[in-house]
Amino acid sequence: MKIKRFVGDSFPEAIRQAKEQMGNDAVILYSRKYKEGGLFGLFGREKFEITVAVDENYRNGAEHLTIPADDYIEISEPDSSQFEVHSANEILQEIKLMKDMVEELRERIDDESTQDIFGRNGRLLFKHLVSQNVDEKLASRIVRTVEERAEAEQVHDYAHVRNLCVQVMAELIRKPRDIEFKKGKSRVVALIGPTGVGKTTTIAKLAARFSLIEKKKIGLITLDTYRIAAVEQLKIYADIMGLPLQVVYKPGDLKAAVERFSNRDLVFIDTAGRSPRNDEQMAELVALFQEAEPDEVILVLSATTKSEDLLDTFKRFNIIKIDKIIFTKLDETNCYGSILNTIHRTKKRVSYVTNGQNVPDDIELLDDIQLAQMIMGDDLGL
Ligand SMILES: Nc1nc2c(ncn2[C@@H]2O[C@H](COP(=O)(O)OP(=O)(O)OP(=O)(O)O)[C@@H](O)[C@H]2O)c(=O)[nH]1
Ligand SMILES: [Mg+2]
Repeated sequence: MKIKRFVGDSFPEAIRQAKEQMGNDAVILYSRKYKEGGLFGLFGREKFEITVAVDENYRNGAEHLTIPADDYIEISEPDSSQFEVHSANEILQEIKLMKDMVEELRERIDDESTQDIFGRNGRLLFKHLVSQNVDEKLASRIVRTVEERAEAEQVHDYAHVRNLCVQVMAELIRKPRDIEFKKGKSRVVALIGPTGVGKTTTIAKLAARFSLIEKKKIGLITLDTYRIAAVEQLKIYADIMGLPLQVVYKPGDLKAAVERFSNRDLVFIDTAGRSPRNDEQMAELVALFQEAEPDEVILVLSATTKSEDLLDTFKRFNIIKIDKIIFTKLDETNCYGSILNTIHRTKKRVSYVTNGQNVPDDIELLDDIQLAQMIMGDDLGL
């Protein structure tokens, strides 16, 4: 398509010029009258402008130039003396850009209005899940599944809808995993995670639980020799419980330490807290476990951390293959949605959860329904 602008002292004059240069097949896309020169639009000379295109496929919707010279159409437009002529390609690109924008807007509106399609109880449930920090997209998905499963008459019964929701969440959580023993073999379990989440305290709780209740022979290894207090912390627990503790000072000594405990049923390795953003510390951890690979690596995360940070931490620690997750400090928050978000996004299973500083009591292996109920919280649908 060829587009061109012609200006004359009258419309017939502009049309004559257009005919001469563009031929009889040209069509008028736009025409206007404006004033040139003068002051503030006064006293200027009248000018007549037409914009004309030649394109075989463009005859509909625009005037043909073979109209009688003085039978022009006048489109009154605000008098702007600036008028640009775009090439057909530019126009097409603009249209494409606008189409993309409309598409993007529609997707956004779709996302935001999903909750509008829920029934009253669905909306209440959605709001409640989001208030428990369940990610909006995930909450939407859960409520949609709940509404699909509810029989027509049950949709109005909030208690029923709520129970269905617990079921759906439990399915997403899946069965939590305990430490897995292989008959006649020593099981080596390492706890890794950011600083201060409760790795050492959790090892003390687990060691007590397995030695006192399950009568397993336990060995403890600590790699956390950065701080004297860290070794002492575990040593105190080891002494109280009468469990052997080995302190590994050099990376090369871990393998020998694990072998020395090969007659133990369960060996826990405590590691120094690491900042997942410190690449050097992460590389060191990878090197340690290459030499003596644990049977299980458990990532310890605090339930008080927000979802995005939990996911980021998981991704960074996952250069070491993480088998399951222990969530700590459940007693420090009332919103457990971040646990669901993390499990859903990482596809890992929960193992234990801890809910206080007391060794050995404040640790539990909840099942999927209990976890789902906990995430659901006290929701009365009000
Ligand atoms: N409220 C609460 N506090 C906890 C829980 N677990 C651990 N803590 C406390 O969190 C603090 C840090 O615990 P540690 O076991 O030393 O944490 P860590 O991950 O070993 O720390 P680093 O070795 O320094 O990385 C201590 O004061 C613990 O008592 C829990 O479930 N609830
Ligand atoms: Mg520690």
